[in-house]
Amino acid sequence: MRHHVYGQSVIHNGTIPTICRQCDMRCGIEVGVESGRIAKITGMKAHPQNRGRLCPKGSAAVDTVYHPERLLTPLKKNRNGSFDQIPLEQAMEEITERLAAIGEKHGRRSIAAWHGEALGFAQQEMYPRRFLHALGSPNFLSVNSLCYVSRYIAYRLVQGYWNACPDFSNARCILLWGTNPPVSHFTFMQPIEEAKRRGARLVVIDPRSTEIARKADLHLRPKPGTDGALAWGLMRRLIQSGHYDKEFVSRYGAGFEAAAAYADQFTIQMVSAATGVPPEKIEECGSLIVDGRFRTVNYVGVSLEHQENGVNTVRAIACLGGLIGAVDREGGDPWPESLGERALTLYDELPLLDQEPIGVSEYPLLYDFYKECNTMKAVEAMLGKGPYPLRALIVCGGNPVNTNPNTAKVAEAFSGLELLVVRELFLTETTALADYVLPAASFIERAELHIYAHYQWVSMSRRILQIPGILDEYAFWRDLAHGLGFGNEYFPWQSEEEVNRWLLEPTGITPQQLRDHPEGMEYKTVRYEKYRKQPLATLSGKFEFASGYLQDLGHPALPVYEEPYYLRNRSEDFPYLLISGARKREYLHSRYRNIPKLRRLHPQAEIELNPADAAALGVRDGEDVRVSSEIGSVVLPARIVGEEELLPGMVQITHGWEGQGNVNRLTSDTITDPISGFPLLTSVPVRLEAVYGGGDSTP
Ligand SMILES: Nc1nc2c(c(=O)[nH]1)N[C@H]1C(S)=C(S)[C@@H](COP(=O)(O)OP(=O)(O)OC[C@H]3O[C@@H](n4cnc5c(=O)[nH]c(N)nc54)[C@H](O)[C@@H]3O)O[C@H]1N2
Ligand SMILES: Nc1nc2c(c(=O)[nH]1)N[C@H]1C(S)=C(S)[C@@H](COP(=O)(O)OP(=O)(O)OC[C@H]3O[C@@H](n4cnc5c(=O)[nH]c(N)nc54)[C@H](O)[C@@H]3O)O[C@H]1N2
Ligand code: SF4
Ligand SMILES: [Mo]
Repeated sequence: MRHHVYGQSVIHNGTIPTICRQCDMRCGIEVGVESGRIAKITGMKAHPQNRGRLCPKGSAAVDTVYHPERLLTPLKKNRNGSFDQIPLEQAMEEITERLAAIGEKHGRRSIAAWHGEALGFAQQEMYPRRFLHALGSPNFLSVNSLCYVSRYIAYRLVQGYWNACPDFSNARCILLWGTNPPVSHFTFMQPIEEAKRRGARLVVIDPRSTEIARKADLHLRPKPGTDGALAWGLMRRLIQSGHYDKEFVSRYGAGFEAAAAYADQFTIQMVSAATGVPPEKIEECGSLIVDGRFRTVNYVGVSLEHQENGVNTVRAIACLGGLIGAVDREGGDPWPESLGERALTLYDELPLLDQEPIGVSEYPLLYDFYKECNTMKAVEAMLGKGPYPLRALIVCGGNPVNTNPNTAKVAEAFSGLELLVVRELFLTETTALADYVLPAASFIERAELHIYAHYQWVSMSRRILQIPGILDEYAFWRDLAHGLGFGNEYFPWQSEEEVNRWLLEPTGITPQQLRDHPEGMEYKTVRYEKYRKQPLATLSGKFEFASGYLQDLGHPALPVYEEPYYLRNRSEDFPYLLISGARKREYLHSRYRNIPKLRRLHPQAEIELNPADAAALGVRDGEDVRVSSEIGSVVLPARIVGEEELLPGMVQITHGWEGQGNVNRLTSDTITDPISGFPLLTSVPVRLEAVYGGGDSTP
């Protein structure tokens, strides 16, 4: 790939250790600089997260940073709908003026920001949260409306913390629900392999036969969306045999009796009928858990929250974790302690609850627990169907016109805004609708703190490159805040490096220490079973099998199992079941299709289907299939997978492809989890038709 080299590296020749923040793994990397230009990226051996390894996208960061199509100049949409290049100062001035005018006209809460996955879930996200509250708008929107916060809510309700820090290395049994770490979290693999070598048993629960499922001692293939029934069946098995953590449950549990009574109906036969998993496999899973109890990891992936029964499914799995002794145990799911850094957000100082954050009345938990406005509701508000209109939006590090469900509706909503600003590295389907596109700084051009709750570890990344005319995220929000008159009070720091110093001050760790230890440092030794000395961080301080808080909101107190949408609404018109979003190594959502060496590995969007279904449709490998849902329709070439990979009647499309290839033209924004508002992105009922010959068919 031909590189356009620009910007000045902080050194001329040598190697700079830092952190890759292209995805949330945040691997330690060594950036090799030659003649002022980044030449090579390799893994940092001393970093506990990746221990020297990299995924294919890690080294490809060089190709992103110097990509010939990278945006280097602000763009402004003209009357003809095309873009003109304008100077950065002019862009910032005009955006500031237009925000002020929209705030005057519609009220400041009509202004929102939307954060994507590319900027992460920590420091970069706190800048727009701070900015909006200082401005007077509570409307922070983000990818968190469809990634991880349902799991977070579920685990917070049950045990007070999300179990995102599985201690694979010390586990005797590892339960993985709907996750394929060799592809999505490759840094999990080293500790999982180590545990397996020491005799730990691996159980994978996934309707597809995946790379991790093929390494498992036991692979259960429930029908999508039925994991809740399986979790209740396993709870029943443990309760009835008396093989559960009785001391934990009796001392620290609340609502156990009600849960045990409810579990009673989940006999092996009933669970087998609900999930399609053979009874002997459920029995074997129960035995492996009993053998591994007190040292069992119980980890849940994203696909379970992409169902409309997601929160309760994950709550049921969390309850199972309490019975097997996973809570805050070595070899289980430790409860991470925080670094104690300062908070950038203003939720205590300027809560703005009187301003009615969008979605708060429908999904109060999303806001209560995570201060997150629901993006599906926000799209409606942009279309004039909310409690009040949203009129201006600033998007950073995301491509929602591709990645949110029902993209046609997202595009319509974004097109009708009075102001859409998008900060990006490249032109995307979202920038196409913008009034202003601002070139953004990549992770190589930012300096931020990275906290790894797993190891209670903190690292600080370095700004390696400075490209003239490009503001990093902090500087962007700082300059807007100053333009709007509240910069001195709320954005007083000159640079992100100054922010880092301020954030770290109460921790006793200095930026200099972190510069001296680029791999980072442990901030607190990991301790276990802390619930013996301090209450769990739930509302009652107990491990909550039943939630009074949910009951008060009109939901069942127990994490009851409800059949997934497609089973409750069986339709002759949509007889196949679409799973979307199985990750591919080469891509992150809509990113990296423009990197030739990654694109070659996976050149096009496709629909994966079982050989029997392909035969019934009369479709051969590579031939086009029309896929239709209640929402829309796309045409994609078929990729016929091995007989074992997908169950008959089930198809898979990975998200992130543009236009016709985009599975989010099929997904629904209105079939949502009643507790979190998360949309149904997987288990979508669809119809398939061969485009040439073949014709319609049912499985
Ligand atoms: N159907 C279906 N849809 C899904 C999913 C699914 O499983 N199925 N998964 C969902 C999940 S879990 C997630 S997290 C979302 C992700 O959805 P998004 O948050 O929209 O993520 P990306 O598509 O990766 O978009 C990131 C954008 O940020 C830009 N970018 C990259 N680096 C930077 C940077 O440093 N600064 C700035 N300002 N911009 C940058 C990239 O060029 C890219 O256009 O997708 C969701 N959508
Ligand atoms: N290479 C790469 N890595 C990524 C990403 C990426 O886009 N590319 N995205 C990152 C992000 S933001 C996220 S959120 C994570 C997601 O990563 P994970 O949470 O690990 O999820 P996946 O690896 O996509 O695996 C989801 C699996 O769930 C299965 N599944 C679908 N429906 C069900 C169901 O109802 N029950 C069960 N038990 N299984 C089901 C699917 O078959 C699939 O194999 O990956 C992260 N890592
Ligand atoms: S997994 Fe890959 S892209 Fe993600 S942080 Fe690590 S090297 Fe970077
Ligand atoms: Mo995600």
